[in-house]
Amino acid sequence: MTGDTRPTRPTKRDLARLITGIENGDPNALCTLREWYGRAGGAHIIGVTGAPGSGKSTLVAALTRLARSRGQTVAIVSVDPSSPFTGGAILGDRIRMRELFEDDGVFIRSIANRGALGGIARSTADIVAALDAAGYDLVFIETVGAGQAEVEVARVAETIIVVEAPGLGDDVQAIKAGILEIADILVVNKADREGAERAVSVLQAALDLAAPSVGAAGHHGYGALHRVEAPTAASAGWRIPILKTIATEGDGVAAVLDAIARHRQYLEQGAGAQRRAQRLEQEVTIRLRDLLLKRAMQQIEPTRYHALIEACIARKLHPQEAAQELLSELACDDGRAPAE
Ligand SMILES: Nc1nc2c(ncn2[C@@H]2O[C@H](COP(=O)(O)OP(=O)(O)OP(=O)(O)O)[C@@H](O)[C@H]2O)c(=O)[nH]1
Ligand SMILES: [Mg+2]
Repeated sequence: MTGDTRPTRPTKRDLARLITGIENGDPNALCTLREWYGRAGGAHIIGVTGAPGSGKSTLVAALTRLARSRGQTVAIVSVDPSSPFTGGAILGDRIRMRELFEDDGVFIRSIANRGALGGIARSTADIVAALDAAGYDLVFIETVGAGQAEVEVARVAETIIVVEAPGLGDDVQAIKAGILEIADILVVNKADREGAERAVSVLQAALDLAAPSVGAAGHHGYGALHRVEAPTAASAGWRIPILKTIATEGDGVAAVLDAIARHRQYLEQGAGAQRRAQRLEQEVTIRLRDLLLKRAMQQIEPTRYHALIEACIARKLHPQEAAQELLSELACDDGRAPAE
């Protein structure tokens, strides 16, 4: 938190430049990031996801205002082209955001959700590490909870808030999109609208149904080569709160900020170390996969590659066989197909 030994905060302009470098894969930026990496780890990284228009940006802005009044500094990363943070919003929302842009203790950055699955999660992880190292107390990552890419981005966070709103359709959107399982805190925003109570009870029922696994510290870890051990019952002791807010009015926002702080305490009591280990293991695995693929693609002759694809199109070859043929032609291959 504040008052620690981290060095003076870099200027917003330096940070903005570094982040652009990270986004572009600039080697200098990666060099700086490596130098800064040891200073990261003090911030609380909070993912905010949920259906389009559920009020994520408005909620993040309200949480930021409140955190500022409590003396905390805040960085916001918005992986969302239509966010009011980026200007694609109605005037009233933009005015509400303006004071945040002018505050020295708030850094706001939007990043476009483009590129391959995993790519955006990787650059988000790097950007968040830079903001963490820069000394911000809270780092919010806003993503639209619409698909796998967004879920991967949200997993960069230590605490994940899923925002729901009544009136976006008959079903509770988070359940439909399958993002409920990554939530640490559930928010039913737009509580001024009809149907908020119903949304709360639908979410509660969904949580009760999923009770044994939802909220377990292990749900953030997946896909790694060597799995870190499953969480113990003691580490799975977080009860997911369902909180109602009217983000535009600031109603209920204090309870959300308090729940965020409580979740951090819970993580610090043990579950966090395991979650962090799982997240980093997954990150290393994903980066290794990308590097291996890059190296392979450098070695493979494009004509050979396209010939194999053509063979697949003609159904003379199964894609798995094509991949195995390519693998067997690589210099580093020892002749054995990898275990699946
Ligand atoms: N009535 C009501 N409107 C709200 C509330 N919170 C946000 N809104 C409005 O809902 C609209 C969408 O809010 P945003 O904060 O942009 O929602 P979002 O989830 O970030 O939207 P995307 O990033 O586009 O997915 C805006 O016009 C807000 O002013 C609320 O509590 N009650
Ligand atoms: Mg938004």
